[in-house]
Amino acid sequence: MLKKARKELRMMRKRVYIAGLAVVVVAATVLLARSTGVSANAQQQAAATTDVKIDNFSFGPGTLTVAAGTTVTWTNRDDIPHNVVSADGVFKSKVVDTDEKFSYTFAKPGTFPYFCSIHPKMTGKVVVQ
Ligand SMILES: [Cu+2]
Repeated sequence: MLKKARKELRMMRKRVYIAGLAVVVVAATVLLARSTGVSANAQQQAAATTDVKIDNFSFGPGTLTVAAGTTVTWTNRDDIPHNVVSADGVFKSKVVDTDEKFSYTFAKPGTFPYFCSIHPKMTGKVVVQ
């Protein structure tokens, strides 16, 4: 009776040990995958980000040419709010206040005209190759 109980206890310990080992292996795999994923992502962003400055009621550069997959970031350096609205409804920012940013990633090639709907005379264009 006692012997059987001891044997069960030993088997239980073994099971707990295996379960613990599995948790460690899974955690290590997740951490490794996450760290390599983040660094690859950061490198890609650093290589493929382009900025448009909004200042004095204009977008600069007015026409920006980028490769497909590029993230374009508009930064409002003007002292009044603007927004960035695609003429074809592809993207639309909220109101971008002074020193705020709006980003959009252009996945596919094409020409993307945009404007500020608060001041519709403000226009720009992103050409994606
Ligand atoms: Cu504006």
